[in-house]
This record gives sequence, structure tokens and C-alpha cells, in this order.
Amino acid sequence: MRKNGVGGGAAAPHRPHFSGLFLCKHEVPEGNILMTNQEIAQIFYELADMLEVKGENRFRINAYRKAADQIASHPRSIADVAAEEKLQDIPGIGKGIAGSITEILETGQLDDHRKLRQEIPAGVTTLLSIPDVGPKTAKLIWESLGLKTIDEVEFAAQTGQLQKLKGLGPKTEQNILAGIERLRARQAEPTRVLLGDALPLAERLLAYLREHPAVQRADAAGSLRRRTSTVGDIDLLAASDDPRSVTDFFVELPEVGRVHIHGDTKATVISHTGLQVDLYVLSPEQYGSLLQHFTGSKQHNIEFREIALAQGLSFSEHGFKREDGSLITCETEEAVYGTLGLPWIPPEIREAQGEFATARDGRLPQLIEVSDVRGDLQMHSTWSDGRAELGEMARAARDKGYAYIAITDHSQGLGIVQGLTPERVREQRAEIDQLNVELAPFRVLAGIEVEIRVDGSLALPNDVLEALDIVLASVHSGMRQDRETMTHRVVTAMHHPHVDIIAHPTGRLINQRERLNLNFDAVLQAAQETGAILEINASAERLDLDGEHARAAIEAGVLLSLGTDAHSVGGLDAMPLGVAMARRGWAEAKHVINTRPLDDVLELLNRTD
Ligand code: DGT
Ligand code: CA
Ligand code: CA
Ligand code: ZN
Repeated sequence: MRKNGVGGGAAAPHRPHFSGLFLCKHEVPEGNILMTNQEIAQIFYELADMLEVKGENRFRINAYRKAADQIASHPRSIADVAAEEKLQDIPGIGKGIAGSITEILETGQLDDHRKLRQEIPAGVTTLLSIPDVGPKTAKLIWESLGLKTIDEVEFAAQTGQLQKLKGLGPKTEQNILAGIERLRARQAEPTRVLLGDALPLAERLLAYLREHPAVQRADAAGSLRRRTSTVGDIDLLAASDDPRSVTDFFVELPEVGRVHIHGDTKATVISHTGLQVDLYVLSPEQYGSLLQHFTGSKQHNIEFREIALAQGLSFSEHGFKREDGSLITCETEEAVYGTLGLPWIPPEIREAQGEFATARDGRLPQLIEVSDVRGDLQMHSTWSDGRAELGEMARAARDKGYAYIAITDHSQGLGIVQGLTPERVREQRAEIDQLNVELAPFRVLAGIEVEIRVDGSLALPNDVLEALDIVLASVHSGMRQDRETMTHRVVTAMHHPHVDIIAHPTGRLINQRERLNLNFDAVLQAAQETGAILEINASAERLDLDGEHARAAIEAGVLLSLGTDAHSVGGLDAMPLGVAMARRGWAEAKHVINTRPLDDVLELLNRTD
């Protein structure tokens, strides 16, 4: 269970504009309590917001945000790093910011921040968290109408006062009202952290635990083990005959920012990145039932217990209890399910979506594994908005053991991103051909992520697309179309003869942007008609398709592809997240095209010449 306000600080580090939303109040810690990295970062985020409202130098503002990102996501305590005088080793932290951090650590606050706060009320910077309200608008509303809170702005908008301001107008006023509504809806739900942010932390903590001499086994449980796109907290389990020594060790780990509960078999802490971590320790004989219980989902466990009760057994994390009160303990999860006559059910499908009936019938899917994936079918290079050169990306992918990749830089037509023109597509092709000579038998497919324009046409001419090995099409612009228009737009692109894959089909950005207004059934139908493939985009903030949509696609007989959408070499590491979504969608290897050998993929794409 999530405790008070936890996770509130877990605003993902590279989304600074969100910080104001989740961490409006910064409370100066009392006494000797060390500040968490998240709390220190928050001061810099707010400072940046206030400077932005004031219209200060953008470089300075960006420098603070960058530093705040680094601080918030730093795995070790910034206070410890400061004590070692190593602050300036952190990228983005120079002498000035290091000095500010020291000031915060010594006094609990930052003088520059405090002075600005006297000038600009806290409410004004929270206005920035309204979608469609930037610093200029926030400043205008505050200075001309004296409005300081979201409630006041809402009232002003409802009573038509905003549209009278210079440069705003009725349309902006409506957008602001709608934005406030969306903001409220988002705030009503507790912040959930991206799976991609939580997993590395969980893995680091597990690595420590597994090294502890009294720990026999340690695993993640909860939503993290089920690989939901976001997690509320991290649940860790350990098997040990000396649980107290394990919780003692755990609360002292360098990732731990604060300790909420420290008991004999349980500990709850807040990490420096602001995420709650629960640890449960039981003896090795009970480990299987512990794992099953704390993996969930809650609904899966409810169905599980009903099945147990029907067999005269009541189940808890300690094991099964017979009606006569005697206990059946289970060392493994296989034994837990086995006791009820069931095969082991993979955690990713423990969502009470028919897994028990399927398991009983012996028809559980053989879920796809990371090792089944032979190539990565979406990535970018410096030819568009990637940060690594094409050759670097290709070599890094080859070194990961892939047999092939697709380079899919953005086409022109996105507005902001520098996309490829027909001319540059041809230039890039020459570089890809050269690489294929050097790297054979590894193969770089010449691809593109072509923009689907508002009317459903593509942002590159047919002859350019035809000459490529693989064409991904996707929506990045004009995203607010109504359902009918948007559905028509995507379906039209799917019918285009050269489109192979629709990338990140539902368009969500987790915690940032809702899905496209799309009739997904119509998309599935178009995929059936055209053979278009739907992508599972593995990048942590997309995870699109997610498990639910992937399952619907598979049930409709639609094929899937996996791509990391990497914009850097590090981005290639996201593949397991995509595989996790596929597994949550009950996908087997055969449902995902890039588990196939290259020749089969090319044949499927009709590109065998
Ligand atoms: P989250 O943290 O919101 O992403 O989702 P979970 O599923 O990790 O939920 P959490 O952390 O509250 O609990 C972890 C698991 O422990 C949950 O999936 C099932 C089990 N569990 C927790 N509380 C209960 C409960 O009251 N009843 C049952 N049957 N299981 C529970
Ligand atoms: Ca928990
Ligand atoms: Ca959890
Ligand atoms: Zn894209």
C-alpha cells in the first residue's frame, strides 16, 4: 500500500515542467534530517520557474533545470557527494550551482530562491503547470489581474476576464479552462513513476541485497515485477533466516533518502529519487508464497484465493492453511500454483484477464523473451534528432547481438524537429550502404519515420518511400484532432502502399500527454485489411502499444514490431521494456516480426528484390 504523499516526489527527472505540479510545496526539513536529492532539486526547479516568469536569461534557466534533473536522478545522496567535494564531477553542475547546493545543505534554503519567492507568489509558478500556460501568459495574468492561484485563474476564465487581456482572446481562455480541468484530473491521481525509471533502481537495490550473506534470494514483486508501464512504488522481497539483519542493512543503503518503517521483517524507505521502496523478508521455506502474494495483482490474488478456498485452503504470504489449521509452506512459486493444480503463471499476465482459465486448460502462451528479438526496428541518428552518429548506433546495436536494425530518422514535416528531405534521404542511403559493406553480415535497413500529415498523406513522396527498406509512419503534429478526423488520418496512412509499420500508434507520452483521440478498433480493422504492422515502442515514456492494446492487436490477428526509438546509444537499452509490454499483451515470439530472421522480415515487407 502506498503511504502518505510518497511518490509525490517521484516526478521523473527529465520532465522538469512537471515538477511544479507534483511538488508545489517545498518544506524545509527540521532538525538534522538530511534533505533528499528530490527536495534539493525542487528548489532549483522552482528557481527556474520563477526566473522564467520574470523573463530572465534562458541559458541560466536551462542550466538550473539541467542541474535539477541531475540532482533528482542521482542515485547517491547529493549530501554525501558534497561532503566528498565531488559535486562538480556531476555533469551540468559547475562551480556556481555547487555553491548553491552547499548553501542549501547548510541552511536548508537558497537565498536567491527565497528572495524571488518574496517577489513572485508561489501560485504564479504553479500556473505554469496548466497546459497551454507559458511564462509570458502566467506573468500577464498575474501582473494585470493580480491572480495568484489556479482557482483564481479558473474563476477569471469562467467569467470572461482573461479574454480581455491583450493577446489572449476567447480561444486561449477556453484552452486554459480545459487545461485546468486536465490538470485537476491528473492531480487527483497519485504520481506514478515510469517503469523505465524504477527498474534500474530496483535492480541496484536487489544487487546489494543478493550480496548480503544472510540473504538467500531476493526479487522484485508488485507492479514492477508485473511490468506495468508505471509503478506506484517498488516492492522487494528477500528470503533469509535472519530477517532483522537484512532490514538493518537495507535502510542503510546509499540509495535510501528517508526511512519510514524499519521493522524485523519489513522496511519502507524513500529513495533519493523520491520513490517509495518496500522490503519484505521471510524465511526461505515461505519464499514462494511471499513472492506470489506480493506480486499481485490484487485482482489476480482475489481470484487465486477463491480457487484455493474452493479446495478448502486459505492462502496468505505464509502459505496455505488447511481447514484443520495446519500449514502448507511453499519455497517456490511453482509450488504455490502447483498446490492448486495449476501451472506457474508469468507475472506479466497476472491481471485477472482470463489467465486462470487458460492455465487450467494448459493453454498458457509461451511468452516472447528478450533473447527472441533479433533486431531493433526503430532508432534515430544525428541525421535527424538523434544524438549519436548513424555508424555509432549501428555498431552499438551489433555489439548487443542483433542481426539487423532499422535506422528510422524523422522525415521533414514535423515543424520543430529537423527532418529528412528527399535529398537527405538519398544522402543517408549512401552512408547506410557503406556501413553495410563494413558490418556484414550485420544489416542496417534504410528506414524512415515518416510524418503522417493532418490529412493522412505522408510527408515524403512515393518514390522516396518506395526506395527504402522499411517505412514507419506516425503522428507527431496536429495531435488534437477529433476522433473521426484522427482515425481517418491514421487509417489513410495505413492504406498507403509503402507504409509498413505505424509507430507508437496511440501517441501517449506517459505523465505528459494523453493518447491520440483514436478509434483503435478501426485501426485494427485497417491493419487486418492492409497488413500494416503496429509498433510496440519501447521507450520508457511511450510504451506504446501497451499490453492491453497489444493483446487486442494479437487477438485481431495483427502483427507487431518492437523498436526502442533510441535517440542515443543508451536508448537501445530500452528493448526489455518493449518486450515487457508484449508479454503483458500475451505475445509469443511469432506475433512480433523482429523475432524473425532478416530474410523473413524482408519477405514479409515485400522488400525482397
Ligand atoms: P502499485 O504499487 O500501485 O504500482 O501496484 P502494486 O500492484 O505493486 O500494489 P502494492 O504495492 O500496493 O502491493 C503489492 C502487491 O501486494 C499487490 O499487487 C498485491 C499484494 N497486496 C497488497 N495489499 C493487498 C491486499 O490488501 N489484498 C491482497 N489480496 N493483496 C494485496
Ligand atoms: Ca508496496
Ligand atoms: Ca507496488
Ligand atoms: Zn516518433
